[in-house]
Amino acid sequence: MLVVASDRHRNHSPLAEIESSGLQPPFEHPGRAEAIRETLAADDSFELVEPDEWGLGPIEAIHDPGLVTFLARAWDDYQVEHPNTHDVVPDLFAMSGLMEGMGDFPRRSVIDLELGRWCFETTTPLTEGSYDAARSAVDVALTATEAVLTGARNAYALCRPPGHHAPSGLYGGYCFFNNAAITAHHVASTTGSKVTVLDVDYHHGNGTQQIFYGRADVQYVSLHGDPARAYPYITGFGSEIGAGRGRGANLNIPLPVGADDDAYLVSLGRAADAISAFAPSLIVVSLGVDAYYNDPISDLGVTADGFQRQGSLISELNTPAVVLQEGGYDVEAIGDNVRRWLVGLGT
Ligand code: Q9C
Ligand code: ZN
Repeated sequence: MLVVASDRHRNHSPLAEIESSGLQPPFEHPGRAEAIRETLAADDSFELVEPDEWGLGPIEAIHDPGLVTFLARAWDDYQVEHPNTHDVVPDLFAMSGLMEGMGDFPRRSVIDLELGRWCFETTTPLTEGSYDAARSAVDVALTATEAVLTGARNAYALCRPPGHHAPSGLYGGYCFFNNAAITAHHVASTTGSKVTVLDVDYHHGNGTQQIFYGRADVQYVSLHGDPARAYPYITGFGSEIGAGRGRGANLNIPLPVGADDDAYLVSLGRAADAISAFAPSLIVVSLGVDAYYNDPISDLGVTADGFQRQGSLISELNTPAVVLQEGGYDVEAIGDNVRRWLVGLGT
């Protein structure tokens, strides 16, 4: 199987994250991608290549160009007001309630205000090279996708930073650009065919759901910890089925605490039936391995064997698939968990 990976992910390297009201070492760090790359490089069923450059077009087809411009400049702009800041994090959130009944937010070039305008939470610091890393993750995803569009049965994109929490006009949840959404839209719009995003990360991909909620040509199917207890709390409920032309093209399957391999596979079977009925030309898999029983920020019970069974179940759909890395925070196990999922899919 072709694996696309770039060293540029290392340029996103936060010192800390502010989570549960505490400052702590970041769960989302370069060592994650390094561990995956090492594991795949040691197995000759995988061939590692560098990405091509795809430019801003596919990104701006999904994200507000204002977000893109902001991310390109924000770290530098912040240094002017606050010199020598390694991790840039908002300390004001420009929430709609502040302007309730008074019209739109003023668009002013005050960096502290702009940060709070584009970022929705505190666990996603912007470092000097975060924008470069986020750009490289999109290039990685599109390069792997190109291989599938030109005949490969499947391919793996070692995306870092991840993407599925980023809606069209915000960043957060360790995500800057929504790699999966950019990829799915790129394929749907260039081939005129239907695409499914299957999201097996532990967390609901609120960003991907938001981007495609009104669209009939891109299906979003997600299994995740029930948002009644799990981040991002706001979205991921089974009642969210899409709107307008997109009604029926969004499927959320929330999972209970401790869901094990068998329970997960039953739900993934439901997801597979929905994908089969939609009949996409391509499946974009948002592969987080944070459903792992030993993941430090999650509460499901999936084992390495379970990940392989997941890949294998999806291979039975007989549909080309491009697999994009999202989360997974047990660095000891992340490489092998990803490898097992891909082995199940078929290398
Ligand atoms: N107290 C991904 O797996 N922190 N993102 C949650 C809950 C953010 C996870 C804090 C978790 C984001 C791609
Ligand atoms: Zn996750």
